[in-house]
Amino acid sequence: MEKTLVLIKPDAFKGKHTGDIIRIYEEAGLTLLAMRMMKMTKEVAAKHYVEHIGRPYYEELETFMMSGPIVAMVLAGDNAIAKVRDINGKTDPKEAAPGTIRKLYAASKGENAVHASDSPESAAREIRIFFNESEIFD
Ligand code: FUP
Repeated sequence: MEKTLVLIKPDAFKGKHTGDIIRIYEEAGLTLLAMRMMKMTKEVAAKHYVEHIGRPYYEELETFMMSGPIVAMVLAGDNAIAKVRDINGKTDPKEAAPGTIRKLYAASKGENAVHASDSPESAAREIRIFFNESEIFD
């Protein structure tokens, strides 16, 4: 069983898509191991998006991620990392396939509804940012 970190971003939360997004993951056979609604801080954003610090869009990304509640979750399943990224769709909703979460719920490349880890290394790193070992079921 592989684990991945998912964030429901402020745009999707504000649009009241949280329940639908969780249902899509569960219907795809993924299992929730941990979940929390929270407020993103500058510190957590900098850890989570460390590879993006200094990019031209970073400040906008940080402001957006702090603009409202987010929901962080650990999902598990066979091939969970690739599976969740397929379900989410491409970063830019204009390029995302029909039926993907970003096609359904995202407005732009910057405000794109969900985040998911892109490799086993990032999954392990990102899960540690948002959850203690004791908060994750197995
Ligand atoms: P993804 O792996 O699909 O979440 O996308 P990236 O890691 O490439 O980007 C992370 C976040 O940075 C995106 F969700 C939104 C933001 N971003 C922009 O706003 N503009 C860009 O050109 C690239 C990324």
